[in-house]
Amino acid sequence: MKVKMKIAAIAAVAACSMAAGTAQAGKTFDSVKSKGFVQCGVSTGLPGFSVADDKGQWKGIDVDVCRAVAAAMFGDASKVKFSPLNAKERFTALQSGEIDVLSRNTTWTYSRDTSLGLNFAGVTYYDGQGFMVSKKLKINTAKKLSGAAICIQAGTTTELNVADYFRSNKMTYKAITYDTSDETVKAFEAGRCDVLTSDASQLYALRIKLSAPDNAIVLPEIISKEPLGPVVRQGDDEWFNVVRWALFAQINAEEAGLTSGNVDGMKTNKDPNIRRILGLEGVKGEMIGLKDDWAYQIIKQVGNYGEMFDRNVGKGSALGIARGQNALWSAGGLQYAPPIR
Ligand SMILES: N[C@@H](CCC(=O)N[C@@H](CS)C(=O)NCC(=O)O)C(=O)O
Repeated sequence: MKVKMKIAAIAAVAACSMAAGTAQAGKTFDSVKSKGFVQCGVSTGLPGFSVADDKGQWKGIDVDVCRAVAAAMFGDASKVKFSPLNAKERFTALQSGEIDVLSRNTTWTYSRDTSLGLNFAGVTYYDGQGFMVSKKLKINTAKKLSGAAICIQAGTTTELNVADYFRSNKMTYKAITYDTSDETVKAFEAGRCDVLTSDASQLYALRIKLSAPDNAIVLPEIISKEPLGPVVRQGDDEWFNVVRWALFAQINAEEAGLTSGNVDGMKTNKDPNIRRILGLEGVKGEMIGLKDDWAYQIIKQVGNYGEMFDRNVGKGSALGIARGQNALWSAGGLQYAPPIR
């Protein structure tokens, strides 16, 4: 009887715990490891998301997502090279192997996730599409936009959402499409269109690019869901895991109160969750094919999700966007990551 109980107890433990294994590396994981850097596809220039300064240094939340992956892979967030891509080029660049990860304000949709041979690894920014108009138009709602000329960027979800919105509201419009955000902004500024439409985050970013930002206003309507996140090719689950868990580590770090400033001191903290995130007990780096301190390196070098948000697009940036939907789930937002355990 005693023996039977013991066997049952062992079986129960085995069923509830995981069989820890070592991650089997795939093609992209291996090639990134051996070349020693991450090739990261970003936008051609979008303040807060990915923009190169006059010294050629890339900055932004999409840039930091790639730096976090490099910190996890190599213990060095600087091991990234950036490829600027416009909306039309981005998926081909990933499919062809020109880049290892696409981190370029790209909306996760059904068709992109299923028919392009790609996988979205998570959501770095919950966005939605909005409209910016010249103050001269004297309108305060998108419902009054019938007949407007609209500047749009080609190859985006933006194009499709506008078509849907105008059709369902029985309004007409004239689309004027451009290939880059710079061209789109210039056209709007030159008065070639009455309206500029894009993801709302980008309206803030593009508005500050205008020579007279105060002459433009953003209308209150948000007409779509635009969950933006990093994308990888299908067929390398190990690489997918690294990109996905780099972001999850940042979200978990914020939830646990770990920041780039306090993470070293936290190494002596007794909280088991903190100790697991820092790779000090419980879970092992080899499960994801990395060193035990992979998440520590992200937090130390790039910061937690909140730090990354604030510095690039939030209260510490020129954009000053509120956390809103991008607050942690525990603060009323949508950012939620599965636990590190
Ligand atoms: N999130 C949307 C829109 C993305 C997009 O490309 N938006 C333009 C409008 S501002 C942009 O980021 N342009 C920057 C560039 O071309 O480098 C999508 O995934 O299709």
